[in-house]
Amino acid sequence: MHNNNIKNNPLFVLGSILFGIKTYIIYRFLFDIELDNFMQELILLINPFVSSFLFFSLSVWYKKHSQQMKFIRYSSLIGTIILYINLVFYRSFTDFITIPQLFQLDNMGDLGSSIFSLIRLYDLILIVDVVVIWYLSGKKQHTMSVDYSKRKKRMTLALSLLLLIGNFILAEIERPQLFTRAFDREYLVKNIGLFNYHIYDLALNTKVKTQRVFADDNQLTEIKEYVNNKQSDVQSELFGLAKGKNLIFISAESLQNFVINNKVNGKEITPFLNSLVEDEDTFYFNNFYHQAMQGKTSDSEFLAENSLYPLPRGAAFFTHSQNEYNALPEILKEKANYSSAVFHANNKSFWNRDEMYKSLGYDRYYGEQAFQITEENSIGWGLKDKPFFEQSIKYLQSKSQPFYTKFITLTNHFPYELNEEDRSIEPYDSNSQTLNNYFPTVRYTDEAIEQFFAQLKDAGLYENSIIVIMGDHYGISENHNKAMSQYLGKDQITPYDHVQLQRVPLFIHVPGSGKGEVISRVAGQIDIKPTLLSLMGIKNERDIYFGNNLFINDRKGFVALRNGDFISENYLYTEGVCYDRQSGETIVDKNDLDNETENPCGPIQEKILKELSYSDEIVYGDLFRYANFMK
Ligand code: GP9
Ligand code: MN
Repeated sequence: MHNNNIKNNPLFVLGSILFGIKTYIIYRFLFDIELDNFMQELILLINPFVSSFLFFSLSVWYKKHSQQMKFIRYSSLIGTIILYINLVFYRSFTDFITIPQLFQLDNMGDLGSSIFSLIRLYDLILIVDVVVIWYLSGKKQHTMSVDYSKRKKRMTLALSLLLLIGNFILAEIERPQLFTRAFDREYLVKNIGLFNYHIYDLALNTKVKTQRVFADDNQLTEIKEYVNNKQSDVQSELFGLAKGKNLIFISAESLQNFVINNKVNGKEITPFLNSLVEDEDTFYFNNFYHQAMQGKTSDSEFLAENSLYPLPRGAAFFTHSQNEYNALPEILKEKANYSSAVFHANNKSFWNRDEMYKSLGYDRYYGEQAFQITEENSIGWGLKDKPFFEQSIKYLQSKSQPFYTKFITLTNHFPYELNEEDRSIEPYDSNSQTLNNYFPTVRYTDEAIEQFFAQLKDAGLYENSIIVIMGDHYGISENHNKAMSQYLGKDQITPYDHVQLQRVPLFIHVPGSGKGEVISRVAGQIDIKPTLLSLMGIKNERDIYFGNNLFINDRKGFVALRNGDFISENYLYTEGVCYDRQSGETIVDKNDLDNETENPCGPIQEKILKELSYSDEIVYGDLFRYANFMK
């Protein structure tokens, strides 16, 4: 039985150290976590050991040595899996997984070829500690397990909790109100570690779930008041410009604004879209920001059609598809008898679209099954954009008019694969394959849209339609900043530049209108719904939404990004710094902000936080079930 071996090397301690080192390596070198000062470095260094000790030391409560070993073994394995899933996810989204996203894992499966591009050979070193722990737990059970007295067990637990509290205190000093503000997952992870973050996230998720249960209609009254104060019902001169016309909306995958009127290897990237910039029937917005969050494309759809903000975590398409909404397709149907459909050659349940589209009021969703997809006509995520548009025309012709149809392109999706024969321009040359390959696929989509215009003309649908083209969200993440700065000819991509890179193009093409112009005022995806409704000549006074009609002068004048950053006509705010929007000069930095300093970003920031939380209240509380918009 228990002999009195001297057990000065318990596996739970050694295991904590090994697992801690591995975790630290991941935090410090594989995630791109920004560290501003020594304190942050220190917290990041100690946290992995605190967390792993907290967990591994629980093993001492098992009496049986074999169970102690088993516990340590599986802890190291499961812990590693959690770390690795986060790492792969991070490489794609520069973000950490949230609980709602775990329920979207079938989405991840669809990443297909992109998953492989996220896995590296050197990832194998991340299982070294697991192998060592498994080996020792088998071979050295006698010398590396412990027989602690009750007192010693309690002391071990107390020690681990003390370490955790110490970690939290340091975190709170470094980042006051870390838990209450929690806008930014990176802050959480760098201060309390990935595992504690997941526990926190779980708690938050439970809270959100209970919110609907406790929501009531009084909340809506307050929100209505806010919305009415902010929005004037001034009709624009362009009200009804496209009345009764078909509305064709193209959501252009990962299309960022920096490619417009720009060149790569001396060649134009988007000749067709560039021609629209000049076109007399097209409004082009060159300061239009995407506002999507974790829900990517689906968030941009959510923003555009509801004029509500996406959620700070998860995708509303997933978590709140059963809510009551008052979305664009539904309003167009109720008020002007439009039929509606979405075209997207991807699996129907991706982003839970099949469910959500019903709630948004769509009549029909032409998903993957509606298209003829073969080896030859697909690449990357599926059907290429050119055959996609081509095959859609017949469906479009069969629609009852007027219709509202949305087309979601796919070819220009990470990792930007394209066959040689589809390449009209050559890739860029930098250390980022992602950025290099981005240009040819962008060009491919540009050509696909050009062809689509021609096909609409051939089908006799063009004259009586308005066509909107909007980039859904960024395509080049900050992981490629180095290559991006090379392309843009800058020393580096600053936080200011990063926000400016969140601009995506917006084109509104009204054939025969002759009113086109380039519009530079600050705008965002949240503005799409009121803008289009006004162009379609639909009054929508009782609605609740947060955007602005882009064709009126009396507007809010700011665009809130979902992480709390914002862009106003004069300022741009990100990472605690208030910049002059035009020049990019710093006006106020969080580090030298004291009571004396005037911070012009402050008041806007307050408004934004209020607005974001109102929007969240609506979604979390499913508040529109209490509203009556149609009367
Ligand atoms: C998938 C397509 C791409 O159907 O919309 O989604 P994304 O990854 O961009 O959110
Ligand atoms: Mn997308």
